[in-house]
Amino acid sequence: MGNLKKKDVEVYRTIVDETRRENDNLELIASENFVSEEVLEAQGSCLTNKYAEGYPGARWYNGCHNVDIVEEIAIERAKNLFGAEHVNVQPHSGTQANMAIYFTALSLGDTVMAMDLSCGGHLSHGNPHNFSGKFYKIVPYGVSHETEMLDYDEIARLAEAHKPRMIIAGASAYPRAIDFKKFREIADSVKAYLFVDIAHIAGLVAAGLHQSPVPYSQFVTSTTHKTMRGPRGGFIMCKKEFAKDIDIGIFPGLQGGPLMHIIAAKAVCFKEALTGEFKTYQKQILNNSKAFSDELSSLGYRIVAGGTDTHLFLVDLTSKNITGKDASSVLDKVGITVNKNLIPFDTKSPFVASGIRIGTPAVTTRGMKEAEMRQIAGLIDEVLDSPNDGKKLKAVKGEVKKLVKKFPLYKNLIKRLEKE
Ligand code: DSN
Repeated sequence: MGNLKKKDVEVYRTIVDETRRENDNLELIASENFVSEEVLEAQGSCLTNKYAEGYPGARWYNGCHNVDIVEEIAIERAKNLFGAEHVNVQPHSGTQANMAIYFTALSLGDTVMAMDLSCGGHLSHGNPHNFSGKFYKIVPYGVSHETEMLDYDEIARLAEAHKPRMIIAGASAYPRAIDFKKFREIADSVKAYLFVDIAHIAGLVAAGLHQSPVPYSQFVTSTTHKTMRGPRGGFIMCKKEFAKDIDIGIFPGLQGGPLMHIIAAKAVCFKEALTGEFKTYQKQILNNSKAFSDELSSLGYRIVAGGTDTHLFLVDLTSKNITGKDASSVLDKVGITVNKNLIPFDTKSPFVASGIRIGTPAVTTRGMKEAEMRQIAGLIDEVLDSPNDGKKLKAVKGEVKKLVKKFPLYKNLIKRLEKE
């Protein structure tokens, strides 16, 4: 980034500082990850210059030969990876991908069933301030009081009572496996569309470590940046019969020119995800998540839903007398990054929350394994046990520094930045 350093040192500095922050902290936000340098290169390329409204072979502008090729590569790789009949790689984000499904499948005011945000759902699954909550009649479903897991009988009962036009499955903070086949049966029983948002678990699905919703649903959306470890963006998979409508729904329905540099980076991400190394990585994410939550449990923390089947889990801090907000703030001070999170049936507001959400994709990318997860669990416990003990926090911060040093991130990039 020598040119940037010379011409725009302010922006250059923030990029250097962020590279260091990512290297120097333990990143446990479940939706974040570290892309490969190859993804960074594709994303930082001149493909950002090209307008390509339309689709490969049918663009509104000329000069699209190269970007046509890259978009076709991205589509073919995603189809292979997930066994999808049709793929659209143009959505700028997961929410825009979701929006295209609502606009394609529904009429304004239709009834939609989706997981409640407080039980792990996503904003675009019906939050009243989101377009989804404003344009559609949302019937939320949650989790069982006893198990904190999805109660398929209750979901079936709600479907029967409300006759939704579409049922959405998928979540942002649900730690257990989701039975998409069961959702299909429920949707069929009331003749509803099934739409599954796998933004969080897409990497696990691609690696065959979580049931795939692709055979069971009319529509599947995802992001490419969470467990998929690609650039920030979205994509859609659907059955052939909806292909044309979904494509029109994205362009010209919701977006203008696609971000061709991001689509190139998505293609790189899909290639990486087709490798055996990616499967091993996903398996390690799961092993790490289990070891981490087991260790916190044995240290006396209540793990929501009794554990995890995925890359993430939720810790209920109620018995520890600290809120999610305060816990995430004090952990931040020692270089451990998590987010506060509502737990099912939380009595606190989302701004305070009784829990934290922990995810293992990013630390697993650094090469950390079960032993490190147990070590980090111990460090978290030390901090949350004495959040006001400055000496203790300093000592833990030192431990974090030592640990991250053993698992360097963007080693070459940092070396190059240091030389400039
Ligand atoms: N913000 C993402 C998450 O953290 O889960 C969802 O979009």
